Amino acid sequence: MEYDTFEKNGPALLGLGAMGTALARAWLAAGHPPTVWNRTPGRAAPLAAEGARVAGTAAEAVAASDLVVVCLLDDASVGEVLAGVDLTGKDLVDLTTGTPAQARARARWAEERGARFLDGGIMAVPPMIGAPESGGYVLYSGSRALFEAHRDTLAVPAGTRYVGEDPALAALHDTALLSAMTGMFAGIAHAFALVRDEDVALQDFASLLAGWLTAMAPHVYSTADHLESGDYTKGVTSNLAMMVQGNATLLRTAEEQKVSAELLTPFMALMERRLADGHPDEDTTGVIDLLTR
Ligand code: FVH
Repeated sequence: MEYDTFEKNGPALLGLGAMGTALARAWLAAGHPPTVWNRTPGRAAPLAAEGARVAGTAAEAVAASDLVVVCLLDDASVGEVLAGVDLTGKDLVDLTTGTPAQARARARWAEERGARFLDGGIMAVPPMIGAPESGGYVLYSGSRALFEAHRDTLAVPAGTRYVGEDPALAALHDTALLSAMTGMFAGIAHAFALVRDEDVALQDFASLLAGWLTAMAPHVYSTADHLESGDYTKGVTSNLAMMVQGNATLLRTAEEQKVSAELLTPFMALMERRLADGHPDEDTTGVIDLLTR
């Protein structure tokens, strides 16, 4: 089968939630109108007015293009929507957020139905779609041949990062990045809880906090270096012994400010355990060993 590098008529797109609608508009703006389908048909009406073709069923949408993109709530809804739909010869791109194991299983499922499969993890929120300056991108893993065949079409909504043939890799990267973000949000919540009832200009504080988090971000490179070299003391400037001591001050401040420390204490407990295991000269890389071994 010949695969175009750019679908002249746009892909088939199943799912018109906030993200699916943003994807559809990006392809419309690029002059490649998608054929769209959504469980609740009313969500397709504005897109039809903008030039999208609307399919009456999921099967009808899938039949309209070699490239089929699904962006649904979860993996279960992908299974429901595509149940009984003929995927023979199709290129299925799943932009639905899921786990690595779900991506592997969905890849097998698609291949059993005669389709090539690419999983995607969207590192963007809907307003960042179709806005290259926003820095949003989509992580892809699975069939490299599929990715290469459609890379121009896939690059329309957001930047593309292909991370490997194993279909699980996009979801693994996606969920790892989101997990790190969750920890950062926890720290931000605690910081604002400390200051919000004081004589502190919150916008000024936000500016300090953004600068501080940005300054600390390169810590990720020394963590990677420690894990690769196996030497967790390499280049350490703020050691665990000092940090654990400092944690007592953070906890006491929380108490003084009448703020619960429940977001901080699980991580602090792991730092204490690593110190007690005899690693005063490391930084926090050793906590990773406690989580995984
Ligand atoms: N929106 C965001 O900020 C994030 C950014 C990162 C990536 N996520 C993931 O993208 C997937 C879709 O998210 P969404 O924002 O479009 O989600 P909703 O607006 O809630 O739309 C959900 C669509 O899924 C359809 N749907 C749900 N269940 C079923 C089902 N059982 N059968 C058929 N369709 C189903 C729903 O249809 P309807 O309710 O309009 O009929 C919407 O089209 C998601 O994985 C995010 O994690 C977005």
